[in-house]
Amino acid sequence: MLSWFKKKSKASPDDLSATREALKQTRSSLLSKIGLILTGKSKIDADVLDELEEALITSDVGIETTETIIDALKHRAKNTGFEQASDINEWLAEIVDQLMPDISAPVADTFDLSAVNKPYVVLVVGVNGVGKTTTIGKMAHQYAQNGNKVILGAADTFRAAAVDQLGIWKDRAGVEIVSHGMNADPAAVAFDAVKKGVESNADVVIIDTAGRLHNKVGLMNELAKIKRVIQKFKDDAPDEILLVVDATTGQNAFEQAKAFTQATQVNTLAVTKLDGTAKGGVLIGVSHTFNIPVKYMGLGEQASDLKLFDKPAFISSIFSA
Ligand SMILES: Nc1nc2c(ncn2[C@@H]2O[C@H](COP(=O)(O)OP(=O)(O)O)[C@@H](O)[C@H]2O)c(=O)[nH]1
Ligand SMILES: [Mg+2]
Repeated sequence: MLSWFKKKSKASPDDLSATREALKQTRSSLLSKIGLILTGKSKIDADVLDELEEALITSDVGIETTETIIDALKHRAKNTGFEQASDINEWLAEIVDQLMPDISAPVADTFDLSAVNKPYVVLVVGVNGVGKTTTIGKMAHQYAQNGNKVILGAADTFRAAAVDQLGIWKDRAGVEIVSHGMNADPAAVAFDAVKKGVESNADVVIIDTAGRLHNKVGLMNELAKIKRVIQKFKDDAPDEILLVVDATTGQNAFEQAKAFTQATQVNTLAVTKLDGTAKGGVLIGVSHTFNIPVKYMGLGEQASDLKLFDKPAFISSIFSA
């Protein structure tokens, strides 16, 4: 089952099994729904399609993506019988594989930055509590382990705890930080972080933000200002605008993605807290609906629990029993 995905996957056997383990609730919930629908059936008829549609929607795949999947399945299943439920899982896996966008250059798809323009600047956005600071800490750790010089920018100046929390990760990862404390101007922090990155020949600068959504215009202006000031040092910065969403919030993640993609040019996605939730379908839906390639999965609270997204590993973890 899904041997094709195993061949395509670049994930190490350890990462594959960690991904599979973290996604077990999503997998068992989705596969048991599909299994029940297909029990005693041998053809994909209108009833089966309706029930599959409901199963995908209740698995947080999102309405637009579910419709795209059901249309593709209808097309594929026309006049074709199936022998067992796992045939349908395999079809679903192939359909999902095609509808999720891939990262394309110049955005880096690994922690190896040898092929990109330095410093590689990453602006991290998303609402409070989704896991931005934790994700940045894990990224810093893994970038540093890959031999990169890392500078963090503490531009979430709204809460004192955010600055302290980033400082703890900085110590753990052995990287540098630019911080002006609480209530400082976020754009000034971002400016100094990128300036330091350029002057000290850093490989990567990662900027944390507050991402308050209470006011869309305010958010848009703040992110635009950060962009404007850092472009004084690097024309095309930020290279990456990473949107972080929390899988456990289900449909809210779609609302957040809508607001942030309207406010700024998001070009990568991190989906956190995939461990211990059955809502892993969020990752498929948000990525497809807003056309944002997934770069990271958060599978826990340790530095090593941030995995570079490997589509075949993810898909086979969800669709194969
Ligand atoms: N289980 C789990 N917890 C996570 C993950 N990522 C972040 N968290 C937790 O989520 C909470 C909020 O994270 P934080 O980084 O402060 O969110 P921020 O407000 O967006 O910066 C913290 O308790 C983190 O430890 C993850 O992938 N898995
Ligand atoms: Mg934070």
